[in-house]
Amino acid sequence: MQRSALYMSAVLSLFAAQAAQAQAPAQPAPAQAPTWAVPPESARCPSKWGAGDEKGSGNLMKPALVLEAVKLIKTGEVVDLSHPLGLGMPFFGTRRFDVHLKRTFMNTGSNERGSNEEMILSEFGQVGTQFDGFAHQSWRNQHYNCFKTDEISSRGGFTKLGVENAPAFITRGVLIDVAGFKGVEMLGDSYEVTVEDLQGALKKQNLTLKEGDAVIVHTGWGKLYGKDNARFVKSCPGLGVKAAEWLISQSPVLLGSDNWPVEVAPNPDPQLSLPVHQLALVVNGVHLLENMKLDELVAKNVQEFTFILTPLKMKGATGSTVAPIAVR
Ligand code: UVW
Repeated sequence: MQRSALYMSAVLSLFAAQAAQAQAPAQPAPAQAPTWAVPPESARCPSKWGAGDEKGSGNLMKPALVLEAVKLIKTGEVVDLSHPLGLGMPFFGTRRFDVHLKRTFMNTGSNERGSNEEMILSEFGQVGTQFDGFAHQSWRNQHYNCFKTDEISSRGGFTKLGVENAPAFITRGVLIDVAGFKGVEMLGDSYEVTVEDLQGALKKQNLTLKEGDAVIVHTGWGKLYGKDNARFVKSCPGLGVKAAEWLISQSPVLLGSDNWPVEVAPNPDPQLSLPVHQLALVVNGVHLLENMKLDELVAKNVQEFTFILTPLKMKGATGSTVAPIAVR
């Protein structure tokens, strides 16, 4: 009796296991190799600017570049390329910008001078129109020029690669209007900008890139900034890896765009997380400029101009909120 009961229970368990297997979702196919990976250390370090360099593309900022750039000023018109900081701005993740007004005091004196100020609590490196420095991103424990995160990070900020190393930028700005080239006001929610898009737009605009340019890509995504922040940060059209590789091969001082990461997000390869951040900041030492306000430039059809930007000298910071301008 006991033996047949055991036998029956074994048979039933087998059926149950087979039934469960039949209902279980199919195992995912073996993962494909990712479409991009950070190159080995031997291919990245020392950087082309030399061992120990902390400036990366900032090294391109030389007086000759400034002199060439200011020749583009013909009318003196200044176009703002940044969004105001404050209420209504979109944030990536838990970043914030809180203003606490201090209507401080009425000073003594017959002239009755009143003073006001404010306390702002924020991640000044990474909110609003923002400039990314090289401490911002890493590959594992390594940053640009193979500085190691655990050797350069301190309680008071980064001891190397802080944004204070970035120069003032006065150079030729080139707007590559990809949205315009594609005949739309705004590219699709996760449209990957390709090399062909960039080259096609430049050809249409009758422009070529030069070493030291501030290269700015118009996707139209900025239309959502402050209007539909949830959609703005959920995804975005932007540079794909190949397009960014091509732009970096032209030796820009920085790559900017009117979206939050400059690159497409999410990346079409689901195995990759913001690879252009690593490609630019970690592998090549090229700065990124995010959340730019480009509507006025586009409306005025300005595609080549004097570009001016001075990041805040925040010692040891990963980036800087900035207010770049175009002058023409
Ligand atoms: C990230 O780290 C994603 O931030 P940002 O795009 O602001 O550089």
